[in-house]
Parts: sequence; C-alpha cells; structure tokens
Amino acid sequence: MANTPLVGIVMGSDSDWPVMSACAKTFKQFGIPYEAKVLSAHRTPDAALDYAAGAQARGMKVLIGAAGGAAHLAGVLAAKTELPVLAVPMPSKHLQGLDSLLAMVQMPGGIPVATFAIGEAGAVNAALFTVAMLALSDADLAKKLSEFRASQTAKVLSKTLPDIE
Ligand code: RP5
Repeated sequence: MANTPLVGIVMGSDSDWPVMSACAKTFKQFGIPYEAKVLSAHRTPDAALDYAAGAQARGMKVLIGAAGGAAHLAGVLAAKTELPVLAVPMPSKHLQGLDSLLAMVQMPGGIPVATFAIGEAGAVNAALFTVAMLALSDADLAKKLSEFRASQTAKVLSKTLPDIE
C-alpha cells in the first residue's frame, strides 16, 4: 500500500516535537510515508519495545529515535529490531543536549544506532540520511535527492553579503 509508513519517527515526549517536526517535514518534502509517535524508553517501556519488535513486519525500513536527557530510546528500539535505527539527541533543558548526545552515541558493541547532531540539524539530517538509504533502491527518490542537493548548492552560491558602511 502506497501509504504504509516506511519510516517510524519515535520521540520520548511531545516536548520533542518542535524539533522533530523538521524531520517529518523533510520526509513530506520527499514524499516518503512516515509515522510519528511518542513512546518513551522509561515511561512506556513495553510499548516502545513492542513498537520496535513489530516495525519490520509492518513494512518499515528505518526507525528514528529522538530523546533528551537519559536518552535511551533509540538504543532500546535497536535492541528489538534489525532495521537501521538512527538517533537524534534532543537539546535538553539543563545540559543543552550534551547529555542526550553522549547517552545515544555510547552504544555497546553489537547493537548499533547511528547518532546525528543535537537538535534541528540532526532531525533534518536523520531524514536526509534515510532518504539516501532508500534512494539506493529507488531511482525516482535518487533523482529527487540529486535535485535537492543541486538546489541547495545553487542557493548557497547565490548568497551575497552586505557592504561594510
Ligand atoms: C525525554 O525526556 C524526552 O525525549 C524529552 O526530551 C525529555 C523531557 O521530557 P518531558 O519532561 O518534556 O516530557 O524522555
């Protein structure tokens, strides 16, 4: 079915959505069906594990886990699926996301998650990385990715800086 989600964007709290909506917007831009959900490694552990365990059978190709603070969500998802799991550290209230980054990136050998930058750049790049993975077996998507990159390059090259008074 065309609208079956290929990607699950999972975040630990709805307070992560202002950042993770940038990830969802990127999937929308590329026409990739996704679903976004709030599930927590700590507050809803059974539901998070069940979601990861069932994702592949539902036709999903990639999971993205976003969390802040003691950011165990992506690792917990990865523990229950063989799908690629990407992690986006949320900018936490007290430590600005450095805690989230370190929690996510220090996975034990054997259960990988690919961790991106803290915050919005990480949210967008997790989506673009997913696009690149899916584009390996989808020529139309590969063309869209090339067009996106070319347009981004043109935009940067067209920038001008103000004169000094
Ligand atoms: C994490 O705790 C969430 O991913 C969020 O980044 C952080 C704070 O959650 P709330 O207290 O805002 O629900 O689990």
